[in-house]
Amino acid sequence: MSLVEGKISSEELMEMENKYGAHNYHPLPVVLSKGKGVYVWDVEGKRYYDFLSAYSAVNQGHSHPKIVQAMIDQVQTLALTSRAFYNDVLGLYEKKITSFFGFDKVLPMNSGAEAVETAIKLCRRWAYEKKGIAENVATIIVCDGNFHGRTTTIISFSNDPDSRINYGPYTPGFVSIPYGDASALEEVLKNNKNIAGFLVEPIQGEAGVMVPEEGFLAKAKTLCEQHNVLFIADEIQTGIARTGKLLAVNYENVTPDILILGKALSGGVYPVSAVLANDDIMLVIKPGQHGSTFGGNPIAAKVAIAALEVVEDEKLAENAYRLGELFRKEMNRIIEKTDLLVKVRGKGLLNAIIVNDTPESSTAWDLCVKLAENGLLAKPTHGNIIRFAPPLVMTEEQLMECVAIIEKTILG
Ligand code: IF1
Repeated sequence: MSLVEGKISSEELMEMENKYGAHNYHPLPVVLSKGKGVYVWDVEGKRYYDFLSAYSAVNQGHSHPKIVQAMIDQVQTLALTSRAFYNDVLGLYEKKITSFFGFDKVLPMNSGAEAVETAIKLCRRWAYEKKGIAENVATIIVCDGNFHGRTTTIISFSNDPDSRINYGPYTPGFVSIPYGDASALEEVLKNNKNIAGFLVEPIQGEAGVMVPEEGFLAKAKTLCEQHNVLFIADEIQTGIARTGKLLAVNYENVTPDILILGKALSGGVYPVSAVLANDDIMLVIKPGQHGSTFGGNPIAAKVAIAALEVVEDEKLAENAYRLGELFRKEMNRIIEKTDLLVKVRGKGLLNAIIVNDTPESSTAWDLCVKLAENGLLAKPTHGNIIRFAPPLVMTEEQLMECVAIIEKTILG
């Protein structure tokens, strides 16, 4: 029997992953085999609302026909050239994404972590060649509770023990401030002449959807300008309409010096990430000084163009904004009726509810298992926080059905 044709049960498939795969994840016990729009189906044919959206990578919904078609057309024509040659799609994509976000240039990569690495390298090189910082002492300010990916350099400035412990020796050159604390930022900027950049998530995803105090991002950007320091926004999770604006920094009219995108830039079908900046910064990297075999390949370029067109055509930012307001209103209504939940927070369709129990308790996990039984998939983070991030193509009617599932699960 061919492995791909055989009908294998969920139990057997989970056993296989457990036996042959590294144990670097702890998935909910559900085995998915199909996705369409806001729905996914498991091996047994049960349908669920997807409230994780592959950590915001499928903002456009599962297998969006336009994005899938773009990918199929391109893979049948030309899939990969490397950047040793030009290809006939990359320039079109570069023109599209730079005008879409208002930057002179883009540097294409694949994963989010690679794009963050690229931004760090770009910032350091700018610091030495433009700002005039002495050799090897450029420092980047980051925030406590950050999540920017899994490379050795990135985990060097994480303070999440799981991400960091026993992966040393760590990359130096980073200092951390409390998230959302503009005076702490100012203090470091004033006292350290070697600061090259400030790397920040406009909303911290992994930390549990932490929304900074209003005005923090604008204040931070002004402080960076005053000290000739690059403001680097990691919008890998918050960008591409997730928070109800095209970018989360749009809420405070902030234009980052370096913008990092990933996840939904892929339309959920193929890894695509990007670093955007203007010429005075981007052109410090010259031929041979950075790159990637797959970065900017024709499939990625075509897919990303389609992914951005869908966001625009289907007004996903507006939809996320409207449904987000409704979702938090409905969650607050449910919170009034129960002691099980503390609060809801978020922007657009990036939200979290805080469960009234310790991070060590299994309450949030058990709730997610019950939500799955009732047809909605979400995942706890930090023990007692449940992130709710459905695809942005959701309708109001579908959202209200989801609210009913959540209400029934929590109150029932
Ligand atoms: C995992 C969280 C989400 C990110 C930001 C860079 C990256 C990410 C702001 C790296 C990735 C992920 C990866 C995933 C879990 C996840 C996550 F729970 F950790 F916080 F989305 F909510 N910057 N986020 O959120 O991008 O290299 O993965 O493409 O298990 O690591 P990547």
